[in-house]
Amino acid sequence: MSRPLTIAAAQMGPVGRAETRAHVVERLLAMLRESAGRGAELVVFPELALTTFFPRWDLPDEELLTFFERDMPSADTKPLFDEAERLGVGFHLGYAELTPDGHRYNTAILVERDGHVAARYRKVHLPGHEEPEAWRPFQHLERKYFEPGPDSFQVHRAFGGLVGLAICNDRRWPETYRVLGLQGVELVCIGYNTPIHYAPDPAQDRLAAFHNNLVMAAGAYQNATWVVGVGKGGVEEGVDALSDSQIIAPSGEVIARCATSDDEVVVAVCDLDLCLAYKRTVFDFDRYRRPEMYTRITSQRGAVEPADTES
Ligand code: CDT
Repeated sequence: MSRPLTIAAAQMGPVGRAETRAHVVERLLAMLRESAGRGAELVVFPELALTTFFPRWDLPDEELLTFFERDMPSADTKPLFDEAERLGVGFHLGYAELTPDGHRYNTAILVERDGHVAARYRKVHLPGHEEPEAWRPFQHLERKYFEPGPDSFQVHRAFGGLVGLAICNDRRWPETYRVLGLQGVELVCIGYNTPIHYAPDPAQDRLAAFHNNLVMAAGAYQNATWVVGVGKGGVEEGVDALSDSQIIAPSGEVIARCATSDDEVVVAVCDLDLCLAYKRTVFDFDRYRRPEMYTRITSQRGAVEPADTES
């Protein structure tokens, strides 16, 4: 049996601070149309796709709020929904959400081919810092600007399979994939904005692309799922961000990968039934996992202090 789903990873190059939503949506529409022309049924756009990655600045409230969406779709984003529906293509889109009661989330939605919103996810793992830190060459103020999403990681029936969403820093945490994996996930869509320079430990800079693939490939393999990771890369407002968007099979193999740091589409046919090859064998969770062993030791001991290397 096979359940093929043709997926496009629609990577974005930089988005400028002054770039209008309307202009960004034009860029997204161009990639949506290209993807549809290449047979895609689902197009995955990055995290915070509609704006520049504004957490790099300490912003006054009036300017901060200009980067948030109060409605989805809005007048500016409706053309994307309309064109996707006309083409019969679904999409995944990340954006900053301001709710009617004033909550701010880093959000992603999954829109089905008929235009209905099949899933909405609000980022759980918020990286960076709560207050501006003058020593950094640029800020990472997600922890100031967003609340953690309250709804955890959930799978949704969409696109003929079980789909989960995660956002950027979530991809570094095994719990993200495992919580979805325990619900039988078959496809995880992940958007990211990853500065290559990591100020707290610049020794990690050269490993940015390695770690990006490492975590997503491990998450895919260990949970027998497809993973589509899509970045907004290139030099955006002076900050170099990771591109290297990729589509990863349940084997952990990358089957499509962007080659530029700009707007770029790569497409792959993803057979969702390939997940079963792993879910029914090496990662048959019901047969082989030992959850009682995992909770017993951690609830008894908690974290163990590292050995004193001085003695
Ligand atoms: N957007 C996002 O979550 N970026 C982080 C940057 C590193 S932590 C400051 C990431 O995990 O890629």
